[in-house]
Amino acid sequence: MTSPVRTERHDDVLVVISDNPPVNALGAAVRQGLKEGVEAGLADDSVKAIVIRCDGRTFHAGADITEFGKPPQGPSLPETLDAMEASAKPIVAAIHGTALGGGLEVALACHYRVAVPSAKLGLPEVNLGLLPGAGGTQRLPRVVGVEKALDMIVFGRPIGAGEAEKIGLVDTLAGEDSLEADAIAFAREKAKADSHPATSRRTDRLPDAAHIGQIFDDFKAKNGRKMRGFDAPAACMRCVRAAAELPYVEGVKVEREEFMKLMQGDQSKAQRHLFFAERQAAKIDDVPKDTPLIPIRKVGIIGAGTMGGGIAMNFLSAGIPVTMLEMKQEALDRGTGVMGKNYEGNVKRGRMSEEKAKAAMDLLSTTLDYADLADCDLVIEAVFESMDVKKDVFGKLDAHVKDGAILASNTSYLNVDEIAQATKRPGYVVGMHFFSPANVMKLLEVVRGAETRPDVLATVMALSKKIGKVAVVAGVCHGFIGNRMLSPRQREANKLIMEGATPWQIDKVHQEFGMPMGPFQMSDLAGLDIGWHRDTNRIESLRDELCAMDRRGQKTGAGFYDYDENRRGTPSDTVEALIRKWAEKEGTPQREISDEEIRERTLYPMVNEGALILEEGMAQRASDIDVVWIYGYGWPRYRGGPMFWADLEGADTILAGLEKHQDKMPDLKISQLLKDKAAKGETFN
Ligand code: T1G
Repeated sequence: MTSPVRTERHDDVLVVISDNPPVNALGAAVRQGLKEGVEAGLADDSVKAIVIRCDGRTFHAGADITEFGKPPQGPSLPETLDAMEASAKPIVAAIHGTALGGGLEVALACHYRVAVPSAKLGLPEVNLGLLPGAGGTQRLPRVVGVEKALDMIVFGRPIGAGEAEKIGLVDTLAGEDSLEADAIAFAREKAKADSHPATSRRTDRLPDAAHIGQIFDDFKAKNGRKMRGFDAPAACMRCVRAAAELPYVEGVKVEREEFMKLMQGDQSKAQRHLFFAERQAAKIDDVPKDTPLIPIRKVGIIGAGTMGGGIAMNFLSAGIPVTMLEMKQEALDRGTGVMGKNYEGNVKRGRMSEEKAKAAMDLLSTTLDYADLADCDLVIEAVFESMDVKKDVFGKLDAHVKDGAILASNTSYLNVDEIAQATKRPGYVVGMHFFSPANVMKLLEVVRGAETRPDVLATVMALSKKIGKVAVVAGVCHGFIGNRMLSPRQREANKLIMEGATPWQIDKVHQEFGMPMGPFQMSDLAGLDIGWHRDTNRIESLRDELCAMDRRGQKTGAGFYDYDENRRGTPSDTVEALIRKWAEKEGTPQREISDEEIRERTLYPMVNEGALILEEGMAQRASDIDVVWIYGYGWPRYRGGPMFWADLEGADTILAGLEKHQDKMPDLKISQLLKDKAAKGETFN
């Protein structure tokens, strides 16, 4: 098999070139080729300097993640890089695209780094539950100092070439179109010098011993919250501290130890699973990759409420013009006002430039007349969650919007096939379920109707990536994927408080598991009055009574919890007494309920629902369900999503847990797929 690495001679400079699409990942063959290329340069006296570069879209974008967990092959990256760094001849990294992870570590093992202005450099291993394992935690602090290295390694945040040059990570910028020539000239120049300092031998950028403690205490104080629950960030900090306190050869041993511990841990397996799961979700198994897409030049949005405005912002921020329609002018004015404020907030928080925000709002037009939507290529309705209202809207859209345009519903639950039947173009109807706030939440459930055309589906999936969403294809069922799995969790949580648990106990179990909030905190956030009949005299349940007392959630300052002016919730004795009253009314015997039962009764039914979703073909793959829960509900990334977590728990454990509580969950239909997985000891992913 031909090596993905070749060498080219430019007089006294040897250029070692990798060509390993799509991102020049540092797989075994690339490492072997790099090693041989550098050795050839060192063995040839007529070679005075070496340049390392890549063909294709980017410099090395990291180790080959597909190799992880398999028996190591070929030379390891650390040994390859140590040999490069020990070279008596200058080695220059010529960087374009994204020099990430092992890729930046290759560049750090070079004596010098040249980059085009558009290049990005980073050590994102922490996002995989890992840390830079080829000397990055030891070399980077020696080049840019400890504070900057902590920022780049603990949060995996890449920086641009310009900033990299400012902090000394890049020695000089090359022309966008003359990288190789500029790098060769730079290397030739450097070859005139007597020596070439190895990065690992530098100490001039490391802090005095007296300051090290303070630097790390300050960093931890400032960032501790963001690291909670994850193992990798703290391991990264320990490695960077080793770089500050120990000689290189000692520090690199600490790095190797910490790296191996993380690599074998469940958290990294979970986060590596998610890396591929997110990319897999974008693929539609039965739709060819080269399906022609429908050009989307103009989008219509029906409804200027919270959802409609948030949805519109996604397109406006991506430079796609939007026409927003409402029934009344004041609704339009209110909606566009909220959007303007949201953009102002983005600018204030430095998320967006003033110009970009203005350009986005300039792409917005509003109307009260369906006829103004005629030339839209896609129209998304975000109106009241009622089938009649949606059917009426789709009937109007069908009459006014040009043929071949896609009509999408933002419904959270309703039957997209039924909505499609209200039009003469069911093939062009699809669900686009955004999550609130729609301009912030990354998840988008794309609901495929029975008649949705392949090109319509492919277009919406590609468009989702363009507007910065993580899209997952869902089938037509009540609640699609995410909300459908939320239902059994909510149902069991509501029953558990009637049996003796408290809302705060249940929420605590979920927060300790890693969820951002538990079922009752989530109910208070969403509002307890969703779907409530609104008759304060009709009190037939705990929820009726809470709503009648105006305890409708955060928005009224009280729900299950009492809220202060900063919306910080505290458990309410009033609510606890109410719960006991209703439990007595229902005649439900009270008992002590363990945290373990709460986990089994709220998390296991979610997995079971996920298995039913797979069984019914309502999701393409188990990893899609994981992606939904990570991006739609804040499932902790270090647990990989409900189905990945179930794989670690074991399908047999999940099944046994459900069977143990079957008497308390008589309405729970146990998935046959779950039973099969349990019987065969198989995993979902
Ligand atoms: N290994 C293997 N495959 C990779 C890969 C990698 N490092 N990076 C990308 N791919 C695949 C990806 O699965 C997809 O495949 C295709 O390339 C295009 O990717 C020792 C231990 C570079 C910014 O974490 O951030 O180095 O779906 O869809 O949106 O210390 O890919 O087409 O079959 O993402 O343009 C550290 C991970 C590794 C960088 C490009 N490096 N990659 O984004 O394309 S660990 C990373 C990215 C490491 C060392 C440690 C992005 C990108 P398919 P894509 P993109």
